[in-house]
Amino acid sequence: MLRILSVHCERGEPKLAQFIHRMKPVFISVFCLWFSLAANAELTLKEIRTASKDVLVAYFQSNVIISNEVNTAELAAWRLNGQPVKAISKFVTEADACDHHIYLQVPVLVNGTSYTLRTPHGERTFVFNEERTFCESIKSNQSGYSALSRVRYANFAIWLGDGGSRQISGDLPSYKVIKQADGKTIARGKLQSIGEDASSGDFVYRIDLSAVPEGGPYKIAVQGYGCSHPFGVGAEFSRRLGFVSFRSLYHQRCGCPIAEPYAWNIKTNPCHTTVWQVNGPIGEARLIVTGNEPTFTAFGGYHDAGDADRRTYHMDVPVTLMTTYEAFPQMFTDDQFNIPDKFDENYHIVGKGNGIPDILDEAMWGTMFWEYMQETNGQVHWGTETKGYSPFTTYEKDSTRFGTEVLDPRSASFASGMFMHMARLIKPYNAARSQELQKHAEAAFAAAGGDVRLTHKLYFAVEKYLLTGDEAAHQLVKDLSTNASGYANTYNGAPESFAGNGWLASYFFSYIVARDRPTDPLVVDRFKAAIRAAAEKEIEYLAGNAYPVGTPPNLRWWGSNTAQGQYAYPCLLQWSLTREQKYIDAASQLMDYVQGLNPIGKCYMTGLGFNRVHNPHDRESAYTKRQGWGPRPGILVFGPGGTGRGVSIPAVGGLARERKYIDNLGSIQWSEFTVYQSLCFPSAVYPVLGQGGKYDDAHDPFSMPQK
Ligand SMILES: [Ca+2]
Ligand SMILES: [Ca+2]
Repeated sequence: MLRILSVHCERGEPKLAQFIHRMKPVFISVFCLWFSLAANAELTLKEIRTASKDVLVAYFQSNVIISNEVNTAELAAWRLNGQPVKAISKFVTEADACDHHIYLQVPVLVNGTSYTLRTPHGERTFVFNEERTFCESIKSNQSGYSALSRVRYANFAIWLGDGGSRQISGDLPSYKVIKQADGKTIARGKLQSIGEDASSGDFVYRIDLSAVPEGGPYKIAVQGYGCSHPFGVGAEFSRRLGFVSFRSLYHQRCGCPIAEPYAWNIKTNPCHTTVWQVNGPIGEARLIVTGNEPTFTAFGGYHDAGDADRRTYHMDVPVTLMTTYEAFPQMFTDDQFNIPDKFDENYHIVGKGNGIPDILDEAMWGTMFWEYMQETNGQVHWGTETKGYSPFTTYEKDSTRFGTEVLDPRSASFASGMFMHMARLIKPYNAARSQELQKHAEAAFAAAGGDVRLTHKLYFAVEKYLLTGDEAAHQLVKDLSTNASGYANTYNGAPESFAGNGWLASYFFSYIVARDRPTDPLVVDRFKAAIRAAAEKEIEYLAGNAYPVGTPPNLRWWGSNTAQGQYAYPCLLQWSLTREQKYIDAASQLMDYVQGLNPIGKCYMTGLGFNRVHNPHDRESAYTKRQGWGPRPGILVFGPGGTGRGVSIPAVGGLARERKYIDNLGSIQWSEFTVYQSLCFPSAVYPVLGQGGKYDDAHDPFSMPQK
């Protein structure tokens, strides 16, 4: 088993090993939690919802996880206006701590009518109102649809848990979109049939929202069925989404205080600043640090995931931020995201507003760690690791020792282009830093030598030519340029590949938009063709599913069903180059998926949405939850697909891929995330969909009636 695991590690898929290592403590903690709460079990009938025109949902929340806690054994115990319901089915799933959706077959509901529902766990009188009664079958973006897109929609699909999927019987209903503040109707239409969808197992219908103007909050009311969660279009709704998503990187920073007024007081001092020089083998959670090794001080970079190692894969974060800045320079400004950007020499916060666009500050944070990790011979350590895992609390209280892993040519290879790119973009703001980074870049490129990857070689050559005008570098760009066509085959692959032969647009995009150096038109065309080919391919995948998941049937890696940011990226760049509407439409639709436009109607990004993720596998979220704040915001969990554990009725094993998900902290293939897989692309894409701008987080657009 261990040998198999180590093979996986060498191939750069070490998360499998984490699963094994984490099983034991999670079992113990879940058991203890259950034991302590069982004494105070509390089952609450939270809300009466609908799933169809003749299906009510008795929605219960419980603070314990017991699959059959809601008694559905006797139909006669469930009565609507005194009459027993005709059938019962259920969806039980872990949440905070457990949600029980009990589907009750009843006579067709009549709008405006008062009903009394009796259950074995209490009675409730309610009025069915299609503009106020929430209908679970409407799946919408619960944060903000982009105003840039001309294609906006919600999906409608009836799913009754272990009762399965259903088609609409009879005529397709009409719907209207109403403004919450004054109840006015903004748009109307009729549901359209999309058909049966293998990826979700749903019969899907579409609710067109393209006529809904910028603003909100709005609700969709489907005649005879019920209404959606509130939603907004553009404006503060999209800026909020961009803000929360971008700041997920700040929350994930290593060696940086995360504190008021920039965030909750998670840690007031830099964490993990001492690194032990172990130079140990690459592997997951098996690096032994005795404490007797030499040490050095380092800042920068990101915690990997729910654990705190830093790895070469993370270089895709600064690299993607820099490309996004070059594609959309007008959308990114200084003091845009309320992140600290002025520090003393030990990285205590001095303030913010350093005159540099915040997106470049974030890119610098991700880049500078690798300067510390570079030896004087130019080689770069693969990353830092430890044995086991940090405790579930703020990293300020983490005494775990992290040591260096070996010097690896892939690290120097990737870093050479990243350093040179940063040297070029920081030059207008800080010439001295630019020179330092250029030296780091040259040294890394030399150290990688013959082991440099073709991908990174082109990246380094592009950035070196654009920074220095060096003609040998330009010749290298021309010689290697045909290889960039590989982008269309690798843009949606597991992000570990970007440290190897997988192509990021960042490796050549700068050349397309270069202004200060002469460029070869033939080479520019080749690079543009690579972006276009990837964007076209993604548009095909998008059209292949009823929900905008954007994945072909055979694509699977951890987090691949919530990686729409990565899939949207070529479309976004293609739009930046051509302003052709279909590309921003595609990018926008893809980014709606994790905000709730998915079969489960779940917002997979913490801190946002109405149907939220409660249990991301994240150490510092354990701390913030204990403070009563909820999980750290902006974490996009790996989401549905693959396998895991947890309580669910029906069992997820038999469900379609987009329904295989339980919000269970121990199931890391669903509930964990990484900075380089999950946070990297959304943090860059959502601010663009929000058209840049600043968001004032003192004013939640959903809490204010807007005119
Ligand atoms: Ca680790
Ligand atoms: Ca700044």
